[in-house]
Amino acid sequence: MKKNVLMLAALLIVMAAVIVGCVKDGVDVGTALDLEEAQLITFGNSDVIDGAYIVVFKDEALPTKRADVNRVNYVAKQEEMNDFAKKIISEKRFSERPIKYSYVKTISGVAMDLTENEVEVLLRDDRVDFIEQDQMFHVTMGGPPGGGGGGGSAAQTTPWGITRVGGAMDGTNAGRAWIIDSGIDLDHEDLNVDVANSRSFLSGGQSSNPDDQNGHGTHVAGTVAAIDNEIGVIGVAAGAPVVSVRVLDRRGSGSNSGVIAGVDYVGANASSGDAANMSLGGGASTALDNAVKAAAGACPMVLAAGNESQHAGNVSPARANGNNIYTVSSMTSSDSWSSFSNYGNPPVDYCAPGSSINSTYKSGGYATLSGTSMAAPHVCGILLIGGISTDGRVNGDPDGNADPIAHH
Ligand SMILES: [Ca+2]
Ligand SMILES: [Ca+2]
Ligand SMILES: [Ca+2]
Repeated sequence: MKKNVLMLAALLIVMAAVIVGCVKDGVDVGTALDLEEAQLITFGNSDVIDGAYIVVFKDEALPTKRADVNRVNYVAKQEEMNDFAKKIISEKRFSERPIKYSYVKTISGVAMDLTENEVEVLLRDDRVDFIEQDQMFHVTMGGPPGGGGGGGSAAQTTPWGITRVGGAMDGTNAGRAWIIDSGIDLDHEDLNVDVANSRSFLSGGQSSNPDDQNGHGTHVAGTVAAIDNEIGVIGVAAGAPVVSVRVLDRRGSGSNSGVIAGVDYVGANASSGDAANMSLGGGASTALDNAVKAAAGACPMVLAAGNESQHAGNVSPARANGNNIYTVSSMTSSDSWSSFSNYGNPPVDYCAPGSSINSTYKSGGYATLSGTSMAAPHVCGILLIGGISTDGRVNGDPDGNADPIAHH
């Protein structure tokens, strides 16, 4: 009974959280959906980026199909998408403007600034599938860093979470972990960073360097794969290569359009045996959900459930659900629910250690942090080593359906 009430409440929250408007001939017709016209997805929250949009095209309207995109032709296909968008801008007699991102592998679309009138014009174009307002995304961390940031090497210790999920295991022959986050400390002594494949997707004059200026991404990377040596910590898949896909800035924030650019890059470049981790979140986003679902065709996608003590179905990418997609809730060292963790099955698949997790940090340091951000990379490490199994269930899961605890 309690579960049903919770589920109903969660459904209502989901319905309230996403304000789906349809603009037709300048008249806002509210939530009435017109299937003949492209849909405009807007949000009523403070994280919206004014005037910035993600325009998603119908795949069949394009000269190149997503299925034909691979790591070799990826950049060339992005240029084709860029040209396609520029052609539409010219056709519609819009003023020239930069195409901020081109998406070709996981969704077909671009990010650019538009006026409200221009949005209306594009919604009437048959080639447009939908248009979504851009919004800010953030790291999913439970609180400020604790015991954090100290540099210097100490004798290697095994963090409690690594032991709890059945690690550490030898990851030196494992695939790569794509860390879609604030970057990774590229020269950290305790990480094996694949610098050649690392990229930054930050825009607006921010650094194009994939190095981590926040610390969060480096922490996530260390839980997945810190090296088994004499120093620091050790990860679940110790020594596996980690790739920085930098989409969040020094404050731990970034645009959804930039996050999707990172997901698209991973979708085009990941190989079988790899895994990707997304310890970040924001409002519900159809564009991001679709990109994550498509990227899961390239490698497993591991998603933090989020830290708002709410149903994970309210937030993206956590709510993306499907084969090869793993949404992870958080627990303490006594197998008890972390009070901050989002819940709800689906989309949550596993619970993993997320409270008081020691790992690598920016500038060669180490830090103890809490959040579903810290839980997800335990599952990412397990997936790099092989199949995932479970060991018991978490105590105190607020949705009444105790999540299984992830284990090698
Ligand atoms: Ca180490
Ligand atoms: Ca799921
Ligand atoms: Ca649950």
